Amino acid sequence: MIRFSTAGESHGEALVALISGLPAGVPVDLDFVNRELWRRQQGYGRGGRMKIETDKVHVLSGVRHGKTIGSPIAIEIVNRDWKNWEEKLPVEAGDPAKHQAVASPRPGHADLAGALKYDFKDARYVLERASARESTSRVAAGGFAKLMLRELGIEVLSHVIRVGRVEMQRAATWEEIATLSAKNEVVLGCVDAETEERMKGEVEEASRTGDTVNGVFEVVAHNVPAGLGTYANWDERLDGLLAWSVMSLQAVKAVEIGRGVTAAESFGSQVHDPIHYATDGSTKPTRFTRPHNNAGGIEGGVSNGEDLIVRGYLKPISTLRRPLESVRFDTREATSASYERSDICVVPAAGVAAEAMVALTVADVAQRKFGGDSMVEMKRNFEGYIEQIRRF
Ligand code: EPS
Repeated sequence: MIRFSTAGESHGEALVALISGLPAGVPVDLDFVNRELWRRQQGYGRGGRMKIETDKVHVLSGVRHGKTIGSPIAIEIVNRDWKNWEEKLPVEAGDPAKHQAVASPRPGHADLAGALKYDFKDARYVLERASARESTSRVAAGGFAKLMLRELGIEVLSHVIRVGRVEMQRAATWEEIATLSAKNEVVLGCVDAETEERMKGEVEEASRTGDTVNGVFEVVAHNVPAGLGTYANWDERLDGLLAWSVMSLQAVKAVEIGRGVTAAESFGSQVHDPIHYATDGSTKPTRFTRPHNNAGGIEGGVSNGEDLIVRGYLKPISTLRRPLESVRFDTREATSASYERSDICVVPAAGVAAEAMVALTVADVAQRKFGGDSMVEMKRNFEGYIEQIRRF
């Protein structure tokens, strides 16, 4: 079982993650993990914080001589902004006069619910942990999961299919998504230049009016073999596991597998992917083919050999420069919601964070199926199974 947990405050000293269950012998390419962190920081409409941070992973344990050793991997990502917060957010009592209160909760953020729950008299501590900065730790952890999956030939990437009112009108190919992800400049993460330009217009409008705007990202897991997850038990269904993991990301309010949403308004004949059989001597593990992939690569909670397609629907960021109505925590007077600084649009970055969650989930179900304490053992089991379904 691959498990991970994260800790860290947005303006604390560092963000950390602990990952366990990865087999020994996974080659660890830290430049790759750092590039994932860089990708999460990009996008048109990110705020001032991203100019302060250059997120880099620091490995404390579980990796030696460039490979995992099967022990828990502990990692840290330093917050460069900490130097501006050391006195405002000290570990020890410090000077209460320097405390920077978040005096009025932001509608849509965890501020009010968190303050009520933990009995905080302002929302500072809520913001510190509820912030999407936490997704940095997930992206680093997901980078390790991707390194394991790479050994099995599985890749996970994302792209943006909607920002505000602008939607991509066609499907993207895997090659387009891979080319986009290799670029050293990220605008809004859309494979179609003309659509991306119109998406930029949505962000510019939000920027002009002191508002925020988000949209929909699509994560694609490529080369996933048939047979991951199971219908046998409700809590092992792959669609359920993916929905949970992506839904747990900040600002994600709905998750769709394949064409899940429009399937609900269509006839069965328009939705289900017919089954064909390739007679052309294809070398793929299974020669059962589909003319399209509306199921998003999952039927009955089990991967069917097509690409996994998971979409995340993001609410707009709840910190608005033109704040919404709120109430002061101390006096209960009507006022505007607190504003320090914020992003205007984060869809491409959220897509990268969702890639990490999908990679961790797929790595976990792969580890459950193929087992193995070392990569050699896991690969042997994996290849044996691939041969089995090839001969099916
Ligand atoms: C984020 C860092 C944060 C916010 C954002 C995500 O930095 P700061 O609060 O210092 O500006 O930009 O967090 C939120 C959207 C939020 O509501 O808290 C990051 O690293 O992604």
